Amino acid sequence: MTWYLTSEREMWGAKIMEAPDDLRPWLSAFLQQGYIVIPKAISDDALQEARQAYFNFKKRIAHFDPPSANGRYRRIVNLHAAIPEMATLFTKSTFTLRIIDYLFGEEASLYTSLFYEIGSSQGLHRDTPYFWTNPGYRYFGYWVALEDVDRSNGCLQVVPGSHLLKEEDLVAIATRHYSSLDQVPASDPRLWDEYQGLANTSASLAGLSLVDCEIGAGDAIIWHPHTLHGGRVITDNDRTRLSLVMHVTPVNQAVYHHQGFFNPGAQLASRQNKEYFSINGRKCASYDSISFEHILDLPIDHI
Ligand SMILES: O=C(O)CCC(=O)C(=O)O
Repeated sequence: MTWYLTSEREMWGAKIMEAPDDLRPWLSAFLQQGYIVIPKAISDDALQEARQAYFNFKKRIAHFDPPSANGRYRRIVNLHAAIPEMATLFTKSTFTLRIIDYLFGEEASLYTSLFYEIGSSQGLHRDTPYFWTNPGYRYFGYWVALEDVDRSNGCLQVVPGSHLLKEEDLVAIATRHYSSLDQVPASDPRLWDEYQGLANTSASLAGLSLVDCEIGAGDAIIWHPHTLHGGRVITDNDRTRLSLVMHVTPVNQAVYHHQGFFNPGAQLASRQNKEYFSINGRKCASYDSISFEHILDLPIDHI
């Protein structure tokens, strides 16, 4: 049951009351704001091991000459599948995972990840056009700072309250470009841009404004699938912003891209058998390769 959506709002109070005492204030804040920051979610030891494993990995892959900004990698897709210390970060905060499990009403798993050595400088957006599920919105963003982040190294930004906004007219967006919704492909930058533009306009018209998430190493953020978020533009290019974004879904949740999101009537399987590896009793999706900026793919057995 996807009870954390605005359309199910009358259920929120009861679900919060039923929750374990220690989760209640966090669930309440999450439902009001569309995100929460969990201070010191990850221990210093686990962070140190992940950072060390990352720098060792960098040495091993340097000869592949991946696309970089002055030798720093902005966006590495699914690094958790190549570096166990990175996947371990998903499993380490049992408190955070209890919150996510409670929201889903079932066990959360790590679906995909993005590792950032420097900030993303990415505009405000929602991820749902690439993380669509049946029923919808069964995905959360789980973001971990591996070092202190603030405005100058491009912290995460969120728009509190944007998760409460009505969904945009997805059919109108799609039919501007496709005569049949069944023709919508997995990805189309025109649909993405139009959707994000409309979502940003709706947030401005609602008087919502963004918040810079200046947080410390080991702090974690969870955002609601309908929350607008992005990366602040970096102002100090000498600084890194070591951070891991995890996209979390229930175990074996089937995930669709634009072809599901922009086609509300599509018949979509809800579940799909996936390959996982387990760390600390938690499931993390397996992949054969990682990708630098979606430009260079490296098979994991070559690393
Ligand atoms: O970490 C960031 O700067 C932004 C990450 C993000 O927007 C995402 O993963 O969707």
